[in-house]
This record gives sequence, C-alpha cells and structure tokens, in this order.
Amino acid sequence: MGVLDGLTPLQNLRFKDDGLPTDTSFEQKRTEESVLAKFIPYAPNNKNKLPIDGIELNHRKHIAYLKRGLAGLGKWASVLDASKPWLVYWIFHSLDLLEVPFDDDLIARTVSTFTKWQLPTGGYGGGNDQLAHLATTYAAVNSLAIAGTKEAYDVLNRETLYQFLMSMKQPDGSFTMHKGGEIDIRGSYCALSVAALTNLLTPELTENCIEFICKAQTYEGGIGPYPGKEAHNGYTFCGLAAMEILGGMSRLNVDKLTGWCAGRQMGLEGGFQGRTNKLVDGCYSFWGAGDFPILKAELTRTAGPQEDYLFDREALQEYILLCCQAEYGGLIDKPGKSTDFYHTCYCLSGLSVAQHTIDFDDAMAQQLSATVDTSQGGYRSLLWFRKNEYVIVGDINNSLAACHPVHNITLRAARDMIHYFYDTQDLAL
Ligand code: FPP
Ligand code: K
Ligand code: ZN
Repeated sequence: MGVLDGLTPLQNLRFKDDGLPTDTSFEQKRTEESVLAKFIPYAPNNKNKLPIDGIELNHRKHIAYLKRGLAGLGKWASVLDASKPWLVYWIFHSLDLLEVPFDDDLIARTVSTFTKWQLPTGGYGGGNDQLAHLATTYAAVNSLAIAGTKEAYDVLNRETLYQFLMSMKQPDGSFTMHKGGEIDIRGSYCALSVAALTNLLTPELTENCIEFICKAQTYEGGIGPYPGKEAHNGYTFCGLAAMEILGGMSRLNVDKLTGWCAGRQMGLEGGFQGRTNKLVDGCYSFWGAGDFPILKAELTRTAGPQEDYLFDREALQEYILLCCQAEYGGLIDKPGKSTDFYHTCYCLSGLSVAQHTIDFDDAMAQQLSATVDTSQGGYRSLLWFRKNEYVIVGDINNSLAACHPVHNITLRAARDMIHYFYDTQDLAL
C-alpha cells in the first residue's frame, strides 16, 4: 500500500533502537531523516500535500545520462577497466527498460566490440587481453541478448564458452569466478544464467549445483556467498535465480527464506537493505525485490495460487522515485550519494519488478516436461510470462519494460535469445 498513502504518520515508522544507541543505529536514523525530507512534501498529513500522481520518472535526463556513458567515459573510468562488459550491460539494460530503441550503428559497434573482447579460450574478461571471468561473461552474454540480433548472437563461440564454464566448475557443484579465483554463489548464477540462455545447460555442468547452493542458506534464512558466510541480498538473488534454473527451489527452506527476504524491506524508507541491520540502498531494489517473483512461483507450486508478491510494491516505487533519482540524470543508492551506471541499472530493474507481475507458467511447464528432458532446465526460462497486472506509482508513463526474473534482461530479450539457441543449436556440441 505504500508509505505515503498509509494511515500511519510517517514519523511513527522510524526505527527504534531499544534504548541502545550504536554507530549503526545513528547511521540508520540519519538515513531516515534524509528520506523523510524527500517524503514530507507528499506525506498524508501534510496540509499542502503534493499529489502522488505527479511523481515522475525523469526519462529525459536518465536517457541523456546513459547516452553520454555510451559515447565514451572520462579518465575516472579507468578503475572500471576490468569491468567493461558490465558497463555495457548496465547501460544497455537501463536503456532497454526505458524502451529506447537501439539503432543499427549501436548494434554494429556492439558486435565488433564483443567480437574483439571474446577470449580465444572462451568467455569474456574485463576487456582486451584480460583473464576470462564468470561475471564479465554473464554481462557480455546479457548485453548481446539485449542487442538482440542474429549477428549479435553469432558473436558467441558456444564451444569455447562451454569449455570455459566447465573449467570453472568444481566437483562440489560450485564455480570459481576465474582461473585461481574465489568461489561463491555469484559464480553459480553467472555460469548457469549464461548456459540457460545459450543452450549449454548439460547434466555435467549442473551436477551437484543444487547441493552447493543449499549449503549456503544460513540460519537467518537468506543465502550467503559461500557456506558458513553471512546472508546477503546480492547472493540470495544469485542463489534463488540459480535454483530456479536448476528446478531446485524446493530444496531450500522456502519459509525461512521468504521471511528473511520480506524482512529486508525497510519500514520507513520502503527500499531494501542488503543484510540485517544495514542501510537501505537503491541497488537492492533489484537484488532484494527481485527475489519475490521466484518466491511467488515456488509458493504457487507448493501452496496454490498467491495473491501478490510478498513485499510492498508501492513503498519500493516511492523510495526509488523520490530518493534515488539524481538531479542531473541517473539513479543512486540513497539521498546525498552520486550517480553511477550500476545503481542506475539496479534501481530501474527494481522499479520494473515492483511495477509488473511476472508469473511462471506451471501448467505449461508440466505439459512440456512430458516431451522435453526437464533435467536440462533451460526451457524453464521461457515459461516466465508477464501478467497484465501492474502497479504504477506516480505518472502512468513511469511504466518500464518487464524484466525476466532470472536473467535480468527484458522478457523480450531473454525469449528471443533462448529461441535462437534452442531452435538452431543442439545441446550436444
Ligand atoms: C556488501 O557490500 C556486498 C557485497 C560484498 C556484494 C553483494 C553482491 C551482489 C550485489 C551480487 C552480485 C551479483 C552478480 C551477478 C555479480 P557492503 O558491505 O558495502 O554493503 P551492505 O552494507 O549493503 O551490505
Ligand atoms: K536477494
Ligand atoms: Zn548499492
């Protein structure tokens, strides 16, 4: 129902520190004051209350900011030299959510850039001549999916890509991020997302993956980076999305998981935090709210039809629209922070999740399982569809394109790529 049209005065939603103030509780209170300042003009008990219908997503400024990024980055961006495919993905996905068409020049640039960046040993690193990495490979495949043409899909060398994915795979079902690199749940998600989109989800790639993810669910109910580590929203999304690809959601403790995920939405701010007792941040609008379509699908399978996502969709939109839009374009973590493409991408992705109800077509999944080998779960990604239900806070033009809950590209981008690789290529290489 949102925070702004609720019956509780906003101030009463403030965090209570049990009379035991700490650095953490001071920071929480400071954050709440800065959020309240943004909400007050729209507060229900404000005599000169501004209408909520008038809250706008500033398309013009956000698109201009994103296009400046595509045109070229300044010297400051050298710190991101190991993340070039990520920058492309964050900008492309943001533009796609804002329904900005990609012209032929941009597609041609994309094809030549990703041809150049692809490593002879498979996959993508941060740019020219860098070691292949699962995260940048995920960003590259998603970018090519967003570009969405046959030429873009054909850039991918599936044979070397598969060899790279398999070379990251560990016997316990986990993945290292790169050769000699760290192991964590991001690796499981990045590898399986890429494989699901490109028809590379073989039994040898998926063996033991479910077991590893199960071990990373913590006593709190969320998922951590690695068994024994603290639950965090970034890794929880990765774990859930990977489980959805594997058809393994029922192997998690879904009740505890749902409770933990719902508990990450902040009472006053309406946005999400990354972990218990930490601050709201716009990027968790996706890593946090993005869990709920997958949870809704699993609860529907096990407990029957569900009324809605189990978070406050309006409160999240209010946070993003009022607290996360930077004055000169782009979106941010929280008031007072500066803009970047990562936060722009994940604030917009979260806004899309909060606006549209996306469901999994279980009847179709069962029908398909009679004819398709369901141990190879790539087809599952096709069965997510957009319901006509939506909840738009503010101006009706705030509506964004609908996101695929697993791959975080638009439903269109995911469908087209999956159709291409499943209709034209065999799983066996
Ligand atoms: C804690 O930072 C957060 C991390 C160390 C990483 C979180 C992981 C993701 C966002 C998922 C990445 C996903 C892919 C696909 C690569 P912090 O302590 O600064 O933040 P916090 O206070 O909000 O926890
Ligand atoms: K999450
Ligand atoms: Zn953030």
